[in-house]
Amino acid sequence: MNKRYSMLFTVAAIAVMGATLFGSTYTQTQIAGQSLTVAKTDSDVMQMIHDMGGLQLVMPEAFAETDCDVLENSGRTVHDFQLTGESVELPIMGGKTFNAMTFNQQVPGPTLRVTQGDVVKMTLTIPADEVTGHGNDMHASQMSATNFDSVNPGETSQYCYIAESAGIFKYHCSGVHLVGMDQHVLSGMYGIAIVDPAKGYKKLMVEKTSGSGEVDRMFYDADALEFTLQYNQLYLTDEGNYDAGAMFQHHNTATVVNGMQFGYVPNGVHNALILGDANKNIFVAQPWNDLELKQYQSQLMYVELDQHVRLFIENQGNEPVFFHIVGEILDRVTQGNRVQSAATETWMIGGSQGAIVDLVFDEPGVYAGVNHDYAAIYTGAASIWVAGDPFGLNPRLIDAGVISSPVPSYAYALGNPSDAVPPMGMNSIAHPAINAHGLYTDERAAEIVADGAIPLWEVVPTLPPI
Ligand SMILES: [Cu+2]
Repeated sequence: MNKRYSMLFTVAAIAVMGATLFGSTYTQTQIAGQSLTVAKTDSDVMQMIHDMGGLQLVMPEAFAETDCDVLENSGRTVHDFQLTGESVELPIMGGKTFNAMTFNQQVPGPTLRVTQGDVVKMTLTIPADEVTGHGNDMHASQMSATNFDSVNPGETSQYCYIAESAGIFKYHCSGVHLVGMDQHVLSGMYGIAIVDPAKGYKKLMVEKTSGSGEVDRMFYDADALEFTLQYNQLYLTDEGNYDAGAMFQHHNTATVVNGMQFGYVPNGVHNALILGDANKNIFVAQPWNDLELKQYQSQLMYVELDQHVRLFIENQGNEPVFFHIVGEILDRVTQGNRVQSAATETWMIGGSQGAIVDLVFDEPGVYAGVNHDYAAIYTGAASIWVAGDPFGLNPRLIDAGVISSPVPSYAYALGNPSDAVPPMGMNSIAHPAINAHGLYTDERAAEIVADGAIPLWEVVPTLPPI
């Protein structure tokens, strides 16, 4: 068997095993909330808190200036970050929908990108007909929780802060008086802020051996082709409602990457391109296979060989992420703005923790990025990168008139998925093209197409047969 095909089939075999879990749910009876009482805990500690006047007094305003008038006139670059908190129905694998809570009708919410030292002006609006209030705690800020109480339906609230630390940071629905924050976050109200280091990213060094025992150091410019991956879980009843009982027992019904299970695996177009038959799956778990799924049709991520690739990874969920790429080594792992590891096989990212992974794909091929926890892989955490032209498609794409000359990655023909591509930063390489893909409402998908993302579901049918 062709080596490249065999890698695909290995991934497919993993998915077959996982398929036995598809559709199954772990609905549990909701467990009742329990209140802490002084009698049941250490009464001295409780008395101390009482004597101090309660927790509010030990959570004073943090150092960060939060007065928007002051910060907007501070001479720093100001980023206006506008969010709307809305409950909408969105699809899940298997043709059903679930009751999602979103920022801007998309899961994850929009990615904010700023430079260290910039001011973020966050405005959260809750429509009058929204069923509940929502808030937003941005981990890139260093403010007391008292600054981000929830916003009621029909109201707008705002805060400002200086993004003092570089790195990747979660934001999520939160509020001092918000009941059920877990439901809001695990139903989709999360996103990331990328804070680029003030002096930019560092060059990437990769060690290679020469064969005669010598080690050559290869250096790659700081500029990189970038992707974002956000891991989370869904805890749902059969009816698509949040299941708190399942959450308390860590019985997730799905593992999602950027909101979707298996959102970055081949679809029918790839089947046709590679095997000549749209209905002959090259990856068994192709739940988002059809062009009629529009923005939900799965897409692959394409990179060039010997290209510096930077991944912004955030664990939005309740389970650890053991980030691993089948067939690759993570050339560098950074957290905050500090290098944590180099040339490592897997990196563990805990809940509400991010990591920046830099790497170079050396050989043409198909690479699966996974959470190397088998339960997570089988329930959705397998995402595919294709490096170079491993299937030798360049001549056929040229014959069909899709491209005019050989291209270093299929992104030039099909684009990279919009929900995995962050806004451009100071060391970003522009993607050759971007297609509209993600857990967006139709309204949000239309906006993303209007911003330039290609609606492949409209374009592919107009292409000449290959
Ligand atoms: Cu909320």
